[in-house]
Amino acid sequence: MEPYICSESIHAMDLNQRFEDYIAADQKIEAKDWMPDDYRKTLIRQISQHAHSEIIGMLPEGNWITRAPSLQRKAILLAKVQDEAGHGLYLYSAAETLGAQRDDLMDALIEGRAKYSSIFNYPTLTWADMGAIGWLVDGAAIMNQVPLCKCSYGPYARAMVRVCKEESFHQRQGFQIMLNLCEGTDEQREMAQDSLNRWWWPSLMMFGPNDESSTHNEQSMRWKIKRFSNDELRQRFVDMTIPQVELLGLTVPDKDLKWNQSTGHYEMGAIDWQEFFNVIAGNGPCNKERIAARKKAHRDGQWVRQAASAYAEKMRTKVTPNQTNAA
Ligand code: BYC
Repeated sequence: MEPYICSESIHAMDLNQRFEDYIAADQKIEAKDWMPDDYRKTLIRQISQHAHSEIIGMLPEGNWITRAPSLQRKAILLAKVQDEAGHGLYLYSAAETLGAQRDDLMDALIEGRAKYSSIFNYPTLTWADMGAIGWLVDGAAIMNQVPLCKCSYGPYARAMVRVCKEESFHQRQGFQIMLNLCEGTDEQREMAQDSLNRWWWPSLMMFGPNDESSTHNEQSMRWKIKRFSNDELRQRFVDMTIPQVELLGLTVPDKDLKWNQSTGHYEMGAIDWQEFFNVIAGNGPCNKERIAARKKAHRDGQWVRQAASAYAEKMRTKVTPNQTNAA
């Protein structure tokens, strides 16, 4: 295929056709390539929401670092939460390749204008929640993010490769916490079941609204930003997770869940979409607390940003010995 060149001599319609042909041929669009404005906007929206989710997602688990039941668990949880910070940083950088300014993205988050994943607006009440988050939330994230490694925008796709490797470790450590609890005392098993009861439905909501209510699905699938629809990924997640629930000896809080022999899939009960839309509108159990924590961190970190900028400016204007000699 011809290299994807951006030349001003090419007519706008030809540019658009070339872009569509590139996407159809499964080629990657890179930061400096021509792209339709809406493709750029859609990517900035999705990538920045994803970055915000990683950063806000540090809070529910960060809440348990000082209360982890052993030194080993503390070290693992600390590493996991640090990984999420790293994911946020790769993703903000990927959004910057599209012309977004990080300060604007951060302002949108702390002023409550930007979305982040609904799941992080639920509280972490017990240690078992560290297991359920790793197992279910990171499990759902992997299901959603592995296809993003093949997304049409190169910098996003490449960032996702490393993110997915780390998420895979997160998912396993979460499942191991659940397994240990389920092999423990009655009280520990009850704690694991209670946690599954509280995280099951919010985890299914992470995949986004049903396909018929999804505003961006069709276009994002056509541009190969999304490779599978919200409902397809949700179904894959349920099919993958139910055998794991059985292995743990737990049950999901869905009395309508049943195996359909003819389709080879589990059928799930109705999701409470009212709850989902309420949470993403800012009215979930912890939305206000999460934004307040993020605002405080931003305020407390101001001196670090100022010091880094002052240092960068000093380096920029510093006269080196060679420059002095040349003068
Ligand atoms: N929560 O048209 P739709 C992690 C919004 S973090 C909130 O289907 P789209 C982790 C959606 O934005 C992993 N909002 O949208 C971190 C849209 O609103 P706007 C986070 C949601 O984009 C720390 C409207 O609903 N993963 O793993 O085609 C610790 C209509 O939806 C949600 C990502 O961000 C939601 N759950 O599809 C542990 C993955 N769902 O923008 C773990 C990247 C939908 O029009 N993102 N909305 O105002 C995606 O794959 C897609 O953006 C989604 C939604 C599948 C999430």
